[in-house]
Amino acid sequence: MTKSALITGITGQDGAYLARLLLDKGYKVHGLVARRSSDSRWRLREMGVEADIVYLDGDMADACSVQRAVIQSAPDEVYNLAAQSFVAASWNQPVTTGIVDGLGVTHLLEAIRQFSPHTRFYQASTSEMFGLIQAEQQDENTPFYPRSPYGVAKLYGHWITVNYRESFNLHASSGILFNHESPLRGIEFVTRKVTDAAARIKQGKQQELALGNIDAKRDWGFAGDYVEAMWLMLQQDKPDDFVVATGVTTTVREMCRIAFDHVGLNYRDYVKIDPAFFRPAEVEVLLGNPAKAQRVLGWKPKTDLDTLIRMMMDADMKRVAKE
Ligand code: NAP
Ligand code: F7E
Repeated sequence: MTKSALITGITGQDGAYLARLLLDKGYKVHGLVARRSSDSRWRLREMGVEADIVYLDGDMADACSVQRAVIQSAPDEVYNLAAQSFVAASWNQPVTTGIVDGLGVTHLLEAIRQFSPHTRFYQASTSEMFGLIQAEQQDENTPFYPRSPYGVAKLYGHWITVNYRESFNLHASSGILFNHESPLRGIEFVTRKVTDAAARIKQGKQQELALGNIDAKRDWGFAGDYVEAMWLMLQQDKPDDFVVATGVTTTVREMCRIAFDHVGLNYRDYVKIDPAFFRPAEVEVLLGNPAKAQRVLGWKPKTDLDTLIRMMMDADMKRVAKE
């Protein structure tokens, strides 16, 4: 029998990769899409899936629309990827971030509890919940210490998922995913900002690149690998929480070197430090331990940082050349 899935945040980076994965597995894929005044489906077109999705109008802040989407899609699996996901913006829109990334999760869990309790639920939790890290390498047992309104809102989303699992016996799992990137990453995130700028500088369309704290370290993986882990979590007999990471951490500075090197440039000649891109509170370093995901889900990252950045550079070089 064809399985039905509902993806919130389907127009985002992970939504596009997950939609492709589920369609390839034969699912009927529904996407909750918030009304926007400009086109938000470009990633779905890039993935070649735009015409294969059933679109449902709704917003995570609007409980009625979330409830209607659950009833209309009659999902076997719900993947809650919708969020205001840019950490830096969360200090400027702390309340919206709290409603969408935090309370919005309750809207969805409550709709599942009332109308579709057999549905399996995935929550997009984040390494930002570790924030000011309490262990050198973070795993499912590491205490949380979020450092931004985004991290705080996501922590609420995480705990309400655990709570609904324990209170109502829902099959609700939480993936604590470390940073994952791709050519479909939003341009405001540092990896895409760097690969886009390196491509422009190489092609004479930009002179320099202004960045913030380039000594920050992140555990970066490939979004295409990470959506497989999401799917695997919902195929388990028992719901649970899993860290998804590569187990390698790298500075933003080194990531710049890899990107600029790839097009034969030295990043030191172009990168300028601009205090405007520093954050009110920084997450200096993140490093995940994916051992449980490997042991229980049989999941391992397939793409290293060098390969990932080269993939992003190649895509940006082509895109910038066409502009
Ligand atoms: P993204 O590219 O920013 O996509 C976010 C999605 O949420 C978009 O489809 C966006 O719609 C939608 N959205 C925003 N506000 C909404 C609202 N009020 N109602 C309904 N939809 C709304 O994020 P991503 O990188 O794919 O990440 C997917 C999820 O994983 C997010 O929850 C993120 O916080 C979490 N996460 C990401 C990472 C990472 O490194 N990428 C790591 C850990 C966790 P529009 O296109 O219309 O804006
Ligand atoms: O920043 C530093 C910045 O914005 C990474 C989201 O997907 O991953 C993402 O959050 C680091 C930070 O991602 C610039 O200060 C320096 O230390 O690419 P980012 P993020 O904040 O780690 C987590 C796991 C999520 O859940 C989030 O949704 O890079 N940095 N200079 C800069 N960052 C940006 N954006 N721009 C700069 O100019």
